[in-house]
Amino acid sequence: MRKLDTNYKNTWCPFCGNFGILAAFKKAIQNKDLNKIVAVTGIGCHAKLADYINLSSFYSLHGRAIPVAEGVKLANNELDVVVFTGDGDSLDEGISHLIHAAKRNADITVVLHNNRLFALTTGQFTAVSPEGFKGKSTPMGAPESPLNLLLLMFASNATFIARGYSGNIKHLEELIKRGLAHKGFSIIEVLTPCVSFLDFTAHYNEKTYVIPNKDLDSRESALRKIEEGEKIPLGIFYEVKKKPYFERALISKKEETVEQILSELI
Ligand SMILES: Cc1ncc(C[n+]2csc(CCOP(=O)(O)OP(=O)(O)O)c2C)c(N)n1
Ligand code: SF4
Repeated sequence: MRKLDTNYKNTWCPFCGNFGILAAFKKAIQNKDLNKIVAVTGIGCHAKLADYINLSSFYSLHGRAIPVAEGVKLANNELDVVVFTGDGDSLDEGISHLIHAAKRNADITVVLHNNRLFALTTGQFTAVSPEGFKGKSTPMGAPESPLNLLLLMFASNATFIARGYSGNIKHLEELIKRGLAHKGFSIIEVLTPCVSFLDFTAHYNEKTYVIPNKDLDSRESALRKIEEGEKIPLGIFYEVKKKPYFERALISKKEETVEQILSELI
């Protein structure tokens, strides 16, 4: 694990859920060929993960981590490309990228740090903030109800859909391993409390529970799990096999040069 450490000073707040995500990711990849893993981040508290792990990484623009990751994968499809993004990053600023990456089955793993607000900018509401949430941009309480991220991914034809919790590191480690092993697009929503602006730690500790890995290719079963309301299920909700985008995209044919590809197109 030590070889994955860096010398950066960690500036996450004590007890922030991001620590759990970093720990789970380090454990998930510790026995892999680290030269073949690239981490791409958005901008926000979640994105500092790139500073805290000794891997090839790319700090992208706010909301643009996913297209950058897709580009990395197309340029070298032997790499495992993992996106670390926030709910503000990929459900507000860059939501269309998330939908299209799922739809085209881009071969990337998206770890979405869902703390249900824009944290680095001190607590504005996002598409997944709870209704009534009082933050910097909604002092009277958010008047909108939250988006169901996993339902959106299901409707976008994502081929691997999972949810973890930063407070259950062992389970999250397994989810990340499975997401990395999946050929094609994998989305792992991680419930991660922002202890400074919207602390859901006690709620998640009480409500989350791990579901068994079964009926993973059943759309009916996936929908049931995704729409469950009372308790909060964690685990893999859906997984099916489908050819990943880079195998279908013209540019992935290694024998062709850019000039050859362009001459075929023109
Ligand atoms: C295009 C653009 N818009 C807004 C900002 C300002 N900004 C920086 S971080 C951030 C919040 C990030 O929130 P989220 O993606 O949810 O990540 P978190 O901080 O919660 O981990 C915002 C709005 C920016 N840097 N770039
Ligand atoms: S502001 Fe919230 S998300 Fe950011 S480091 Fe602090 S606890 Fe974590």
